[in-house]
Amino acid sequence: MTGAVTIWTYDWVPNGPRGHVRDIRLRWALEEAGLPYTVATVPVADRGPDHLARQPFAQVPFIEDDGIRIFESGACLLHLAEKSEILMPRDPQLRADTLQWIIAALNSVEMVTVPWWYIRMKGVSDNPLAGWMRQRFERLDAVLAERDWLVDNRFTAADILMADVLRMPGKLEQLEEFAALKAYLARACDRPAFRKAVRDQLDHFEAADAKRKKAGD
Ligand SMILES: N[C@@H](CCC(=O)N[C@@H](CS)C(=O)NCC(=O)O)C(=O)O
Repeated sequence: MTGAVTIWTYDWVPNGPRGHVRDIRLRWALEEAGLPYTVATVPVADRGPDHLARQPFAQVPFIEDDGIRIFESGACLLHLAEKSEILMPRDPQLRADTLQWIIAALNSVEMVTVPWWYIRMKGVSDNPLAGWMRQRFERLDAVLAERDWLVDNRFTAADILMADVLRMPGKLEQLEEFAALKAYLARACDRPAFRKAVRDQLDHFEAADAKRKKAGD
């Protein structure tokens, strides 16, 4: 039996990213699995050598589990998924299916959605990645029209990653014509573990606001 996993996130972020900071993926996984965890912080305003030693791109999240340190939300999620059959089926084919969909979420969907989102934030009206992103959604929509979840029609860590990747495009109304994707995202976000993870992240940053306000008084 090992101790609780520690998830690192920022000590504070502005309102925009709240609820979307990627520690949510790890909170969500541990909530689904019913495993204990604590949350620790690094200063967002001063990403010094200690932070870089943990995450060379000066980002979050990263975790520590019984002396093992890992960065990249996908790698952290894979590590956590090994801890519970709820997150990662033990059957070899279903395990392979879970791995493939986790990598697909990162490397076939998020690798388009994040640059699309950055370009959109720059105010470019004719986003050059829109068609590529749409192709990905069309294919994923066809898959999810046939089943509720990506692997074996049961919830796994792959759904945590895929649903979280789809949240921002969903918020920005890019899923409107993809009924199966919209329903999938709503289904995932309706899970008690997701709701708790979001609430806890929002509370974390609200507590940071209160602390900053007090310090400024
Ligand atoms: N590929 C990384 C991306 C991490 C990432 O983008 N983290 C954001 C917070 S959700 C961050 O730290 N952004 C600040 C920055 O990139 O400087 C992962 O999945 O862990």
